[in-house]
Amino acid sequence: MKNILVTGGAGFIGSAFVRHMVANYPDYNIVCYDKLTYAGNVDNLLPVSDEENYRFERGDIADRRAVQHVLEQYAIDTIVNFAAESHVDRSILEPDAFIHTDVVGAYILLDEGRKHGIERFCQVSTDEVYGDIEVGHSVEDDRFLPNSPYAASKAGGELMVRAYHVTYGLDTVITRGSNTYGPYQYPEKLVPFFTTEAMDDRPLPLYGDGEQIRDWLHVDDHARGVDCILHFGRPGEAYNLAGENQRHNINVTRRILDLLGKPQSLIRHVPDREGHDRRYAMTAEKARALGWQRQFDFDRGLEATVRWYQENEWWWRKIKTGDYLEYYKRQYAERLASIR
Ligand code: NAD
Ligand code: TDX
Repeated sequence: MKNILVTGGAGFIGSAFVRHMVANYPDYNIVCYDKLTYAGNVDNLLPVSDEENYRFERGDIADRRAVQHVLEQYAIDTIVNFAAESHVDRSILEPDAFIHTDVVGAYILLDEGRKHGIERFCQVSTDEVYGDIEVGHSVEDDRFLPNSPYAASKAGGELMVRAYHVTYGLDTVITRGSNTYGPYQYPEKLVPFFTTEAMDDRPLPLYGDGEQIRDWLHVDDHARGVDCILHFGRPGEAYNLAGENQRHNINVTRRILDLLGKPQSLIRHVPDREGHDRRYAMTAEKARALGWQRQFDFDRGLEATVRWYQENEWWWRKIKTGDYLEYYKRQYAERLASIR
């Protein structure tokens, strides 16, 4: 590995991975390739923008010509694909972009990567491909039962990765991460959305009874997990990157309010997300066997994260304007009005 293309590297987890790789592998050239959709943000990459082993190129992973060009320009030998439409609620409102990027985009990257003779393709996937896990834990060979257009599109991307490995012998690995939290997360996801709303004393729209369970993983642990699988994963294999730290949404919400010194009365139980999965849970034994170890304890990680949003209003205030407010209205106005 020498010249690594990190797609979606201007997003939440991709930028943590870029920052990690640039700092820890001075011999690698890290090229971030990102379309800069609403979720892409070059501010996330400011800490590395002047580093010699880092470059940024704007482009769409589903644009074959542009992908060919960037692979040639930088003699890319490794692709790590973080690029995706990533928000479940948006996939329910408008699935189109999810098929474009998470399915077609993944295919174009695989196809061009193969034609350019890359050495390894790492696909960043999610626990949502397993669907709702009522009891027990998902292991890597479990079947896929995705329930949202987002989860189905991620499952589609993964299946194409498998096909390229089996059919063409492309060296591939897949990571399946659990719910990730930390600095620089777009404020539509639970933790940054509720943190920044509560800071402004606004209502927190908790879906349904709030008893759904998610398994939380710190973004820096997620980035180190992808690094580990990229280097040590076996060709054709998938690896769960699980937080192994299950929490009810209501408890995460209460904790955020406590950390901010805000009243629990900000919580509003609004009509549920359509097709809402009650629980995700995975084991991380397979990734652990390769040497991956989480470093963050959730309680300390969540506290540090909430403090980060308190100390970095410059980062999120400018996001919560324009299109963001349009999305907020579409997603929440009726839900909040219905319980008044
Ligand atoms: P994000 O939405 O913060 O970032 C996605 C990035 O991809 C953005 O920078 C965006 O501009 C870019 N992008 C979107 N479409 C593109 C396209 N067509 N071409 C090039 N770039 C494009 O997402 P995230 O939360 O950082 O998630 C990163 C990856 O990790 C995704 O593949 C997601 O499915 C997966 N994942 C996320 C979580 C989570 O909890 N956030 C958990 C498990 C797995
Ligand atoms: O306003 C909200 N109210 C609410 O109750 C929001 C935004 C979320 N929720 C609930 C829904 C989920 O049960 O909180 C939980 C977490 O929601 P999200 O932050 O939207 O994440 P989730 O749907 O669990 O998906 C996430 O984890 C898996 C990421 O967004 C995906 O990209 C990843 O693959």
